[in-house]
Amino acid sequence: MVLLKNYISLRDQAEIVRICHILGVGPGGLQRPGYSTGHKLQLHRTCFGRNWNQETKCQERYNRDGSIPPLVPPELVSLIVTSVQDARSHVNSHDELPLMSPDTALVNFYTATGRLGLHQDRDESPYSIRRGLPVVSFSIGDTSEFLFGHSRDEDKLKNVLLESGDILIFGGRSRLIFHGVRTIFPNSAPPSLLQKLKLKPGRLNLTFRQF
Ligand SMILES: O=C(O)CCC(=O)C(=O)O
Repeated sequence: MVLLKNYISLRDQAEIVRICHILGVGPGGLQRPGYSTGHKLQLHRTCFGRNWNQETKCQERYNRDGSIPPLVPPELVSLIVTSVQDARSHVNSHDELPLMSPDTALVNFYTATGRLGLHQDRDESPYSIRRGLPVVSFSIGDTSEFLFGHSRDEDKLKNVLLESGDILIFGGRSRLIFHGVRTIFPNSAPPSLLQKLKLKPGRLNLTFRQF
């Protein structure tokens, strides 16, 4: 697991927000995912590449409204791939952090009350999971407290702050870590960033994977 601090330039952050503004509206766009029990997640979400169905835990070809999720934006692919290459200089051997070709992503937007319970990302293909192909997570906007650990045991969880521009990468032996977002710190995004980004108060997170 590697955290690249302040890795995404302000210009690229603005470009990512611009892309999400375009792709986040309309069919399959940002909405609060819910369960048939009526329970809703504390975030808004849309998907690129494949739709992740939170009830069936499947990555599907179609959104629930029948629309097709947009591809992972080609403009972002080189940033994702380069970040994994750079992260490899922080691990002992390249085998510990395989390269990946992003073809699916979850895009989450959290307001001040947003959070995400502890879970594993294990719904990609058996090949992707077996090889430990990394999840690459971009944070933009407000800071969040990210929890992680090798089990659900609350006492053993660690935490780290994810700030605007950070990229967190977890692959190899860390691919199946339990993780979640406990807190969003309101108004913690640098004000200059908000002016440039045209981002509503809150935190935008994109997690890219290879299906
Ligand atoms: O928002 C984050 O930092 C984590 C997102 C996440 O774990 C997910 O979408 O599965």
